[in-house]
Amino acid sequence: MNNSLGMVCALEDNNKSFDVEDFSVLFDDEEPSMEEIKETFGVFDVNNDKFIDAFELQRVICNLGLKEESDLEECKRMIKTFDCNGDGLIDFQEFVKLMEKCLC
Ligand SMILES: [Ca+2]
Ligand SMILES: [Ca+2]
Repeated sequence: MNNSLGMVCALEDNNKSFDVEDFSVLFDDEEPSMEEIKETFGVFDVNNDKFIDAFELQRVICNLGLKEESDLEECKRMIKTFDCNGDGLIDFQEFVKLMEKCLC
């Protein structure tokens, strides 16, 4: 059976709600260095404008197979949780906080 999305979005328990703790799978060790966080930020920031928006978050979640179909609204909610300055985007400083939270 073909994947109708044509993307690698394979995850068995697709009922599971995505949350920040899932980001910890991005790291091999428990305390990522600043370099690793920067690299990870680069993965999320698809268009390289130094901000992560809900579309980018959704795409990365899907590409990583963290969740089969991530809901854009859910991504927006996640961004809101860490969006300290309220611009609807995650900048690097906010991303660092997100990482700290999910690894603690
Ligand atoms: Ca971006
Ligand atoms: Ca922000």
